[in-house]
Amino acid sequence: MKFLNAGESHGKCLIGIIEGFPSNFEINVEAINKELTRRQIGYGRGKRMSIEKDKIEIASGIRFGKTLGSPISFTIKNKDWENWKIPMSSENIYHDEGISITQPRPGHADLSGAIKYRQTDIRNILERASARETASRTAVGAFCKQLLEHFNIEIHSRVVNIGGIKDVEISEKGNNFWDEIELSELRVYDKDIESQIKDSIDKAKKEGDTLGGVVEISISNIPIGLGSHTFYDKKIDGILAQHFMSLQAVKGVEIGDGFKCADNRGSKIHDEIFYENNFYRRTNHAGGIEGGITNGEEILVKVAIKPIPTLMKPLNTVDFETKEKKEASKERSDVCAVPAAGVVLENIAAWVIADEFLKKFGGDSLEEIKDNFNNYLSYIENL
Ligand code: EPS
Repeated sequence: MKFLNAGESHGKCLIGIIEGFPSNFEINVEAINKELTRRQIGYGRGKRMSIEKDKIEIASGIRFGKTLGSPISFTIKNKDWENWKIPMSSENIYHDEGISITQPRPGHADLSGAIKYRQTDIRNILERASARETASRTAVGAFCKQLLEHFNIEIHSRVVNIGGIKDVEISEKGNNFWDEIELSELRVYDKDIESQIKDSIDKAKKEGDTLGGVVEISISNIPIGLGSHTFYDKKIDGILAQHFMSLQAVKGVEIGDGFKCADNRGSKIHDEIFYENNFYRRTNHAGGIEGGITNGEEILVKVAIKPIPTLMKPLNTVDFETKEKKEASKERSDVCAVPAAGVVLENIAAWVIADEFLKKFGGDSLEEIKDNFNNYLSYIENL
């Protein structure tokens, strides 16, 4: 599969195109919109989220509720466009030159982007660098989540820490674990920790500051054999890392015990192999991936998200035009978007896993993929 997306944060709309999505999948548009809503909520989000009510409008690739195998395309309207028609016009109309932004924010794409693309108005960079773009990536992933549901593959996320305040260690996830996470505005498990983090978000807001954190992505019921050891760009851990790193503000990706593995002996970090009707492990330090191939255990990936660079109490910068010392520009923004990042990462993961799944079991229709998948499962059962 391939996907493309387009759209500026304050432009008319966001656009997505998915090419190669197989036929005969029933698409639940409400479930896609639910993912978009999940992306918008979370304690610490800014005012833009009360303006937008993100919903997709399908333009092609689906007839009578089912995919056709032809490119799926959709738009998501930016309601805020009403307020930006002139400053974001695609036409060469008269506009006030004074609206240019010239004070690049440390940590943002502003400075490097403006130099690279030979721009004098930083808005020409920040509009596309904005995390608003992730609404369309979430929708693309939401289609893929529905594809994966047919094969019982589940993808979830939880917040591990925000601003250094850590949720409790989770050794065993109970039956209602993900429902509990879903009920938390911060996507954490422990209620006390949740209120501590809320206080710290309130404090950061008051002080004109922002907070980052760590999110964990869990992918379960995954078959053995997605990805490949045979070539560098087929290793599924590498592919997941690249896609996760492409999310705005991500600064680190850790598969399984990741950095901790480096401090331990081999005998402590490799997961011994057992057999009872099936191959399985009693530990999962590898995070479900060995040699670039899924090993059937839960895929666990932690992702580090830096604090958003737009500060209401701005850092120092240099004016792009005059080269004078100035305060960085202020744009309406979020204090903390870590829970939302988790939702986006789930959907990014859904894209990667669906794409790898189709490489292994691919067919033109749902029925053909099911046949291929069931064939493979019976091969494994009969080993
Ligand atoms: C976002 C939309 C943006 C920001 C945020 C995420 O809207 P606006 O810029 O109009 O307030 O709220 O974007 C950023 C943090 C960023 O750095 O651009 C969204 O839809 O997720």
